[in-house]
Amino acid sequence: MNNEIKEVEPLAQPISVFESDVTEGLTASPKFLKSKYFYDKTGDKLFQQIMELREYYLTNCELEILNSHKEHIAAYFKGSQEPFQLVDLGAGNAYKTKILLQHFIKKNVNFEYVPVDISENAIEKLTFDLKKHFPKIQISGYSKEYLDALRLIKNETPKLILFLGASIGNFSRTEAEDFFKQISRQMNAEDLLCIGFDLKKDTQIILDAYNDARGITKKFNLNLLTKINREFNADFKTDTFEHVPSYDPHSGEARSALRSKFNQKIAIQKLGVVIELKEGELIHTEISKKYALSEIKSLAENSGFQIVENLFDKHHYFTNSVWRK
Ligand code: AVI
Repeated sequence: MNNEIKEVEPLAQPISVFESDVTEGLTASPKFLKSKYFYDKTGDKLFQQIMELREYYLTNCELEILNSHKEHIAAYFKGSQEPFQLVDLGAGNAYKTKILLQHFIKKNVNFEYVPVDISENAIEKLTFDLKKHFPKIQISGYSKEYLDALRLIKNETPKLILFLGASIGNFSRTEAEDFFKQISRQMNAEDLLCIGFDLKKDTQIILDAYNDARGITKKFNLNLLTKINREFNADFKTDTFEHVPSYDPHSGEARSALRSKFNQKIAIQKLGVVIELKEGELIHTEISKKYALSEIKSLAENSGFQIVENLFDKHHYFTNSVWRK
């Protein structure tokens, strides 16, 4: 299959981070692509659909936690004279945060909403949408990298920083620790950090969440190849790959990969490379780590935090862990 000799032009210009990441990942052994590249326009839409899937329990668990603890969360800064800032890292369309926003507004909680998202479009849309539905809301959004935004956000008022959606599961242990250490440097003693962690649980429940019956997660995974075709003039044929989810209950790592159905060669013109895939060879695309409570505790402590409390859904599938410095 696809075994004709392929030729590509040598590279003429300096390359972007995405280009060098793709070259590095696809010429490595085993091959990999970084999951942060899932999120183009199609990837964003597919991820929205994933969040609504019956099998993808994570969203409903976190919604349940925020709903059942919203009064408790509103009380964190009750005594504070000045408005506290609700900083939302990776706000997107604030699907889950809206539970808190609605409640805080209804109860006249004195706060300012500070959504942070790398997408300018997402921040503009969210600001417009929220002002329309909650005309009284105080909102100042940042379309920046999380840590850059935290450096700019005013430091005189207390902050509740949200990092929802189990996004931390897509970080390696070292990346997670490093990320929280850097966040800690931008926090004061009275500030709180609330992180969504997906917890270790029955293997089949986790496998189903990453292998839904409608095949949306498969499309989400394959879209990475379509994106590389479009941006780098490559010739991946998505129907020559299978979506391969796996879960290791010891490490808690749910992994997604794409498996080549045949021996094949792929020319990536803009990167000046031809990659060779053997039948059955995997391209690793994502790790979604599931945590034990003891691992959350050691992650908090190693990054300079202590756990204030862990909030749970009724099945204890998920936790929103609240930390302070
Ligand atoms: C964004 N992130 C937390 C999701 C997860 O569960 O790892 C991305 C995802 N990948 C497949 N389904 C959802």
